[in-house]
Amino acid sequence: MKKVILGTAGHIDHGKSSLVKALTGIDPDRLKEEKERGITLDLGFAYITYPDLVIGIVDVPGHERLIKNMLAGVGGIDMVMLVVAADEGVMPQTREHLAICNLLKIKSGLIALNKADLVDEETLELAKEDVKEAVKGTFLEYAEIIPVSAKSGFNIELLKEKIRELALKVEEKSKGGIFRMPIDRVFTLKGFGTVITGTVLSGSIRIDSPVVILPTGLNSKVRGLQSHGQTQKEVFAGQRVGMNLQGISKEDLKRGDVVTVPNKLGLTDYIEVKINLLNDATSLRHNAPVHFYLTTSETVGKVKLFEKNEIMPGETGFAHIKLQQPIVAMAKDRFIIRRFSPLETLGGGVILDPQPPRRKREILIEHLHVLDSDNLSECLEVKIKRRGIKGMTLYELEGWINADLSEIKKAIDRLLGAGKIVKAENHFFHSDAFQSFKSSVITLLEEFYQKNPLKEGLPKEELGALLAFHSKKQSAGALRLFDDSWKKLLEKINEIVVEGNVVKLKSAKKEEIKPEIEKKIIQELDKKEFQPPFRNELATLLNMPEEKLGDILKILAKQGKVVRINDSLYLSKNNYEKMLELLKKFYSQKNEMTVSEFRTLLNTSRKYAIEYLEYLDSNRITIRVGDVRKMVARGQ
Ligand SMILES: Nc1nc2c(ncn2[C@@H]2O[C@H](COP(=O)(O)OP(=O)(O)OP(=O)(O)O)[C@@H](O)[C@H]2O)c(=O)[nH]1
Ligand SMILES: [Mg+2]
Repeated sequence: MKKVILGTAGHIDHGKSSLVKALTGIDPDRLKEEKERGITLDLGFAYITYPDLVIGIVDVPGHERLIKNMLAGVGGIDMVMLVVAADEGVMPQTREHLAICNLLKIKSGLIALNKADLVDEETLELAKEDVKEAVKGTFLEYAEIIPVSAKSGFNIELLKEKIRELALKVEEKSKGGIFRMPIDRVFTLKGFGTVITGTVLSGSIRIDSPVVILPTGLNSKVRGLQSHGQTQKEVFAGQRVGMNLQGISKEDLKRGDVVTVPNKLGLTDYIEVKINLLNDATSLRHNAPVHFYLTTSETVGKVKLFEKNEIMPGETGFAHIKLQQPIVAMAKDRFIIRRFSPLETLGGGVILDPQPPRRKREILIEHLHVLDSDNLSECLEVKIKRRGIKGMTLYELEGWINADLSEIKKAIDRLLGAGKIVKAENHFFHSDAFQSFKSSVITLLEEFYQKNPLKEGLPKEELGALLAFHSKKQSAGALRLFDDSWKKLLEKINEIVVEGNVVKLKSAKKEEIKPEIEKKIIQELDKKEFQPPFRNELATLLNMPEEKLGDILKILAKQGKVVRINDSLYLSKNNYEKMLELLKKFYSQKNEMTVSEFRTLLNTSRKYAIEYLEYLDSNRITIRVGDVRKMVARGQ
């Protein structure tokens, strides 16, 4: 069954509540004070059920000082019934409510020209003309104007039928989105405990489901559900709902809080928006404080305009708003702003990005225009692009934009298919970010191999440090390394391989040691037996940079062609074996050996002898006991 929410709108005393009662039999003025004073103070609720349709009704107060309450109600409605008293015609709050609905992009509505019983034909016609003039250029420009009387019942059945026709045409809220219900009332009910009411903006929820209240973060469980006076097992977007919450007291909840499922939606106090100023508002300056209204919540914010210092009446502008209190906001949510003082409705707008980049240079006007468009794929593409190589998961995207999850998935598939984004593990990255990452990685690796031609590759952490340094030099900042997600992207680069922790460039031709150089090194090391040239001397002899020689010696040592005594001293394999033979022979005759005896044995200098002994000790071939060395027994 289709579920639609209708809201009333219009000037005080024009008969909004009376019409709701005439249509539904339910008096929306539920407070004692409302009944006594004959005016609506806070939101009232009712419903109409048709065989194929349920319409939840939110009745708002018309008093100019109660706009705040009106705003809490209007945030969740799909269509509006603008009520104008035929004897008074269009009045200030007729215009203000109309303007607010227009800014919130309410999809459709109709106009009830009430109190027809009080006027003659001619006055009724005049009132009609007055209304037509007022709705020009708004979403109600072509809406039906139906003369009615809540008092006499004139045309009430017709009105009811017209509401049905319109409701059947209106686009339903997204049942496939994340469950989100802003609270508009909190009370306790004997025998039940804490009950909240609200309009479900998206998704659905079942009894016994875990929920979280934001911004407080309190966890709870759905103990009971009601909609339009009936107990429900599950409720959906587009329904007015009463929810009984487990283990939470009334004091912990308030209007403006949002009930949602755990871990899906986040909080933000810094949003990127497009603001629309009303024609008859005063201008809005950079840094101006405003009252900010989103669904049932209200907070104060400071407007940071882009590109200009002031938005003029009737104009639009992009801005950031820094909010005093965190809110639950998604891209595409619509809001209203009012002047801080004196209180006056300034305009409203749409949230483009609830988690925008903070650096000015990362904000491109063309991106803002895309985020303002209705093209879901392009909006997601821009958002993913803005995340650079931090990337974004599907889970995060679902919580970012107010859209059906299946639509988001389809849009992502389209972007993947078109090569606009790439997927690595569960993260999506924009292909521009990927390309620039890829070319940085390749450049850095090429530079690395140039300096270290004999090395296998670069450890990931070192690559990360180089990338961070490299991206600082680039003004685009596309390569900011927020966390480890960039590592996921490495595997998407065909030109490289990651082996364990080492990143290698496939095309890097690892330099082979030239045979004649190898031969020469071994010859030089061999020549003077146990007094071979030290590394620096050898480098001079071979006319080769010492560092490069160092790399070659390490490789030759790994291949077993030379033996590394320490970083600056190598022995040829031949001579090393000769040394071991000599030692064996020595120890077959004696138990202990002094440094001097060793020096004589090898026919070398004391300097060399000590370096060899240190090597032999640390390799547990010999063991030092006081001033002498013993041979380590090898299990014989
Ligand atoms: N004669 C006549 N009186 C009406 C009609 N509809 C409402 N009234 C009277 O107008 C007064 C205001 O009606 P409400 O329904 O409270 O008006 P409202 O628009 O809800 O007012 P607020 O909620 O305070 O903005 C009441 O005294 C109603 O009895 C009508 O069709 N004809
Ligand atoms: Mg009322």
